[in-house]
Amino acid sequence: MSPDTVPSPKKPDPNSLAHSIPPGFVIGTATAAAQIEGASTAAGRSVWDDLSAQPGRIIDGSDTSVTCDHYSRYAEDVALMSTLGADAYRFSFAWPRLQPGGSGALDPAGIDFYDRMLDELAEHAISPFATLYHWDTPAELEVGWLDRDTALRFGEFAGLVGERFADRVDAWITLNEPATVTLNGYALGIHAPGETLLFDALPTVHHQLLGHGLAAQALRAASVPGRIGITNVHSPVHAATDSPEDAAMAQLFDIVHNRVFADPVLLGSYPDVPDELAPLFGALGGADSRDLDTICQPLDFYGLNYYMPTRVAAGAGTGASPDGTAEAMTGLPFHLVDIDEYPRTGFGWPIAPKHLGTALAEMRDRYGAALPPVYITENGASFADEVAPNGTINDPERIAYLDAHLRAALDAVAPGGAADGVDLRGYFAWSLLDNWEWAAGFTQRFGLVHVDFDTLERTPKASFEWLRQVLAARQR
Ligand code: IFM
Repeated sequence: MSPDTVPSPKKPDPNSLAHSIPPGFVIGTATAAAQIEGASTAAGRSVWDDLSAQPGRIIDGSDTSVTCDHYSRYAEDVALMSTLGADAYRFSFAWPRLQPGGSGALDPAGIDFYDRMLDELAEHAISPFATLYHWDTPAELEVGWLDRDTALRFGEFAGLVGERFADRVDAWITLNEPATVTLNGYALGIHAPGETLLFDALPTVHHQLLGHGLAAQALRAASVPGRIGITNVHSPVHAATDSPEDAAMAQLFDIVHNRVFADPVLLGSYPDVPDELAPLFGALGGADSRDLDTICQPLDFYGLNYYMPTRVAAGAGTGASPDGTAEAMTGLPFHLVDIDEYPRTGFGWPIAPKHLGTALAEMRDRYGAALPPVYITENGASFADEVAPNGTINDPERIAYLDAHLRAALDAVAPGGAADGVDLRGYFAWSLLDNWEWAAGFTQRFGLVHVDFDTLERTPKASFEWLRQVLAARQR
């Protein structure tokens, strides 16, 4: 072999992974309305419709108007899931499509769309996991989650959707990644609604979590038979060095990224904050204990999204964040440090499957018996996939990524594993389709299925065929 010949990575054996998957373990794909549906302003507008209309907000100048046109092509997309052999599909109900303006009765056209999509899933025996909020706040709700009233609006919305679709949804996820909404949307200004409030964004934590609690109550009041949970994104956090300064900032980041969203939901209290950091959390200090009772609802499952670990150092740095550059980052007392020892995804995120096991172990160690059964509700990677002249898309990195992460999760929860004791019930690959990746527009492809954003043609990638083989070879 000549020195410049790069050996192609060996494709992980689908049969070997299939044999590690326990019977009954749910495997599916995940998407979100604003990222795939298009027809986004057919009823009401969302804060993302408004943000993407502002010049300079989205890296490639794209917007939410068409994305993957799933609104028209949902039947083709469900057929793809069926070919894949997926057990379940995690999608989100678009709040502004179902309830334009965020108040009042549900819109008949919105109901009709989700009815038809759910019919299609039922016809293919694919279990629906529905997220009620995946970031598309109705634009009319002015300051959004800074306002306590948005939590009340969201609770009402959940009740209406619960009543209307009660018999059709197997699992309900109230919120998706409230951490990303607070950090990217309100603290750093990368995501909608584009606020740069840094620690003054903390009221959005409380209001989103209150919205979660009210939504869970409303779903129970609607007697939905489906299970009820929430999805948080977790990132194990490490200090860049052994210095006390870096350790303190790593602890701070762990609190604002992980604990402040999981502790109230599972334990009914905000995490203890060291005295020297307490002034930063003033905005949470006055939280009403009755709200915490509402937030801490009994849950049937906990959704965990995992993408990467985080390394933190003290002191202001550049504006680099995992989701793009944010000038506001430079106003923080810490910065994120590149983790160079791992290969990276197209987004530059470290590929560190073992840390998925760490994230699960942290959940067990922190929450013990308060942790309900867990689903990994998102995990996946973007790569610069290329369409070969014969029209095929070979994405060996994504195959290796999915294989390594699913194995890491299963190994971690196995007897004697790092997260032994966690009741892990399933895994959802992010994502079914290449889609609209928020501020990164169409520049990051996460799909098992390639989408040509000019023609909207779908082409399953090699990773789709590989996962199809894994699913087909499972023990039932
Ligand atoms: O695309 C997003 C998704 O909407 C939420 N979790 C992370 C994904 C990749 O950035």
